[in-house]
Amino acid sequence: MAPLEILEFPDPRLRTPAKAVAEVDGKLVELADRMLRSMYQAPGIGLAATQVNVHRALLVIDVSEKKDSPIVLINPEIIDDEGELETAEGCLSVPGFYEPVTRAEKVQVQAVNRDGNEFTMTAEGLLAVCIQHEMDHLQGKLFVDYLSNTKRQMIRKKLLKQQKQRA
Ligand code: QAP
Ligand code: CO
Repeated sequence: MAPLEILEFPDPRLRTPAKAVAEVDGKLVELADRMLRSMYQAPGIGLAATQVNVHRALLVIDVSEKKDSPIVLINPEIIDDEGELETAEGCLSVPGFYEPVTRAEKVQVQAVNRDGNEFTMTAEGLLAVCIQHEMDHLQGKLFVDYLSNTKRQMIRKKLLKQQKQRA
Protein backbone atom coordinates (compact mmCIF):
# COMPACT_ATOMS: atom_id res chain seq x y z
CA MET A 1 0.00 0.00 0.00
CA ALA A 2 1.31 3.44 -0.92
CA PRO A 3 2.22 5.63 2.05
CA LEU A 4 -0.10 8.52 2.82
CA GLU A 5 0.86 11.92 1.44
CA ILE A 6 2.05 14.25 4.19
CA LEU A 7 1.14 17.95 3.92
CA GLU A 8 4.02 20.40 4.27
CA PHE A 9 4.21 23.83 5.89
CA PRO A 10 2.91 26.40 4.93
CA ASP A 11 0.01 24.40 3.45
CA PRO A 12 -3.11 26.09 4.89
CA ARG A 13 -4.82 22.71 5.39
CA LEU A 14 -2.42 22.13 8.30
CA ARG A 15 -4.34 24.92 10.09
CA THR A 16 -7.64 22.98 10.09
CA PRO A 17 -8.80 22.04 13.60
CA ALA A 18 -9.72 18.36 14.01
CA LYS A 19 -13.17 17.21 15.08
CA ALA A 20 -13.63 14.60 17.78
CA VAL A 21 -13.90 10.98 16.64
CA ALA A 22 -17.47 9.83 17.31
CA GLU A 23 -16.89 6.10 16.87
CA VAL A 24 -13.85 3.89 16.46
CA ASP A 25 -14.87 1.83 13.45
CA GLY A 26 -12.91 -0.32 11.01
CA LYS A 27 -12.21 2.63 8.75
CA LEU A 28 -10.60 4.61 11.56
CA VAL A 29 -8.47 1.65 12.68
CA GLU A 30 -7.34 1.19 9.08
CA LEU A 31 -6.39 4.88 8.90
CA ALA A 32 -4.41 4.55 12.15
CA ASP A 33 -2.53 1.56 10.72
CA ARG A 34 -1.78 3.39 7.47
CA MET A 35 -0.57 6.40 9.47
CA LEU A 36 1.74 4.16 11.50
CA ARG A 37 3.15 2.62 8.33
CA SER A 38 3.68 6.06 6.78
CA MET A 39 5.33 7.29 9.98
CA TYR A 40 7.73 4.31 10.15
CA GLN A 41 8.54 4.67 6.46
CA ALA A 42 9.29 8.43 6.69
CA PRO A 43 10.92 7.72 9.23
CA GLY A 44 9.29 9.67 12.04
CA ILE A 45 8.31 9.29 15.68
CA GLY A 46 4.85 10.87 15.49
CA LEU A 47 2.12 11.69 12.99
CA ALA A 48 -1.24 13.42 13.44
CA ALA A 49 -4.24 12.86 11.13
CA THR A 50 -4.16 16.59 10.27
CA GLN A 51 -0.82 16.00 8.50
CA VAL A 52 -2.44 13.52 6.12
CA ASN A 53 -5.37 15.89 5.55
CA VAL A 54 -7.85 14.00 7.74
CA HIS A 55 -9.33 16.41 10.25
CA ARG A 56 -10.23 13.99 13.04
CA ALA A 57 -8.67 13.77 16.52
CA LEU A 58 -6.30 10.86 15.90
CA LEU A 59 -2.53 10.59 16.24
CA VAL A 60 0.11 7.88 16.23
CA ILE A 61 3.48 7.81 17.98
CA ASP A 62 6.42 5.45 18.45
CA VAL A 63 9.46 6.89 20.22
CA SER A 64 11.02 3.47 20.92
CA GLU A 65 14.46 2.61 19.59
CA LYS A 66 13.31 -0.67 18.05
CA LYS A 67 10.15 0.85 16.55
CA ASP A 68 8.08 -1.82 18.24
CA SER A 69 5.92 0.32 20.56
CA PRO A 70 3.18 1.98 18.50
CA ILE A 71 0.74 4.20 20.40
CA VAL A 72 -2.62 5.26 18.91
CA LEU A 73 -4.40 8.14 20.64
CA ILE A 74 -7.97 9.05 19.71
CA ASN A 75 -9.62 12.18 21.17
CA PRO A 76 -6.59 12.80 23.43
CA GLU A 77 -6.78 15.27 26.31
CA ILE A 78 -4.03 16.39 28.65
CA ILE A 79 -5.49 16.19 32.14
CA ASP A 80 -2.33 17.13 34.04
CA ASP A 81 1.16 18.41 33.30
CA GLU A 82 4.34 19.05 35.21
CA GLY A 83 7.73 20.62 34.71
CA GLU A 84 9.44 22.02 31.65
CA LEU A 85 11.70 20.50 29.02
CA GLU A 86 13.41 22.04 26.00
CA THR A 87 13.83 19.72 23.03
CA ALA A 88 15.03 20.25 19.47
CA GLU A 89 11.79 19.43 17.63
CA GLY A 90 11.30 18.51 14.04
CA CYS A 91 8.18 17.64 12.07
CA LEU A 92 7.42 15.55 9.00
CA SER A 93 5.46 18.59 7.77
CA VAL A 94 8.52 20.85 8.22
CA PRO A 95 11.23 18.64 6.67
CA GLY A 96 14.85 19.53 7.31
CA PHE A 97 14.35 21.93 10.22
CA TYR A 98 14.93 21.30 13.93
CA GLU A 99 14.52 24.03 16.52
CA PRO A 100 14.29 24.09 20.33
CA VAL A 101 10.79 24.25 21.84
CA THR A 102 9.88 24.25 25.55
CA ARG A 103 7.03 21.97 26.66
CA ALA A 104 5.81 20.23 29.81
CA GLU A 105 8.23 17.50 30.94
CA LYS A 106 5.51 15.16 32.12
CA VAL A 107 1.87 14.80 31.06
CA GLN A 108 -1.09 12.70 32.02
CA VAL A 109 -3.23 11.97 28.98
CA GLN A 110 -6.72 10.63 28.65
CA ALA A 111 -7.64 9.13 25.28
CA VAL A 112 -9.43 6.34 23.46
CA ASN A 113 -7.33 3.47 22.07
CA ARG A 114 -7.71 1.56 18.80
CA ASP A 115 -10.09 -0.87 20.50
CA GLY A 116 -12.40 2.03 21.32
CA ASN A 117 -11.64 1.92 25.05
CA GLU A 118 -10.88 4.98 27.14
CA PHE A 119 -7.60 4.92 29.05
CA THR A 120 -5.17 7.25 30.78
CA MET A 121 -1.40 7.21 30.56
CA THR A 122 1.48 9.13 32.06
CA ALA A 123 4.30 10.15 29.74
CA GLU A 124 7.57 11.94 30.31
CA GLY A 125 10.57 13.11 28.33
CA LEU A 126 10.50 12.60 24.56
CA LEU A 127 7.17 10.74 24.63
CA ALA A 128 5.54 13.61 26.56
CA VAL A 129 7.00 16.15 24.13
CA CYS A 130 5.84 14.13 21.13
CA ILE A 131 2.28 13.82 22.49
CA GLN A 132 2.11 17.60 22.98
CA HIS A 133 3.55 18.24 19.50
CA GLU A 134 1.05 15.88 17.84
CA MET A 135 -1.88 17.22 19.87
CA ASP A 136 -0.97 20.73 18.65
CA HIS A 137 -1.41 19.48 15.05
CA LEU A 138 -4.99 18.50 15.88
CA GLN A 139 -5.61 22.17 16.73
CA GLY A 140 -3.92 23.43 13.59
CA LYS A 141 -0.78 24.41 15.44
CA LEU A 142 2.82 23.73 14.36
CA PHE A 143 6.09 23.82 16.29
CA VAL A 144 7.25 26.72 14.09
CA ASP A 145 4.53 28.83 15.76
CA TYR A 146 6.71 28.83 18.91
CA LEU A 147 9.70 30.31 17.04
CA SER A 148 10.43 33.96 16.29
CA ASN A 149 8.60 35.47 13.30
CA THR A 150 11.95 35.86 11.57
CA LYS A 151 12.82 32.19 11.95
CA ARG A 152 9.35 31.03 10.91
CA GLN A 153 9.42 33.25 7.78
CA MET A 154 12.87 31.94 6.89
CA ILE A 155 11.66 28.33 7.16
CA ARG A 156 8.51 29.21 5.17
CA LYS A 157 10.52 30.75 2.35
CA LYS A 158 12.96 27.84 2.11
CA LEU A 159 10.20 25.22 2.13
CA LEU A 160 8.11 27.09 -0.50
CA LYS A 161 11.18 27.26 -2.73
CA GLN A 162 11.81 23.50 -2.33
CA GLN A 163 8.14 22.75 -3.02
CA LYS A 164 8.19 24.85 -6.22
CA GLN A 165 11.35 23.13 -7.43
CA ARG A 166 9.71 19.75 -6.89
CA ALA A 167 6.48 20.69 -8.69
C1 QAP B 1 7.49 15.22 16.34
O1 QAP B 1 8.44 14.51 14.29
C2 QAP B 1 8.69 15.41 17.22
O2 QAP B 1 12.80 17.19 9.34
C3 QAP B 1 7.60 14.08 15.34
O3 QAP B 1 13.61 15.67 7.30
C4 QAP B 1 10.00 15.47 16.71
O4 QAP B 1 8.72 12.45 13.47
C5 QAP B 1 8.53 15.57 18.56
C6 QAP B 1 11.33 14.02 10.37
C7 QAP B 1 11.08 15.65 17.54
C8 QAP B 1 9.62 15.75 19.39
C9 QAP B 1 10.88 15.78 18.89
C10 QAP B 1 11.68 15.35 10.35
C11 QAP B 1 11.76 13.23 9.32
C12 QAP B 1 10.49 13.45 11.44
C13 QAP B 1 12.46 15.89 9.34
C14 QAP B 1 9.00 13.63 13.41
C15 QAP B 1 12.88 15.09 8.29
C16 QAP B 1 12.52 13.75 8.29
C17 QAP B 1 9.88 14.20 12.39
CO1 CO C 1 4.65 17.49 13.46
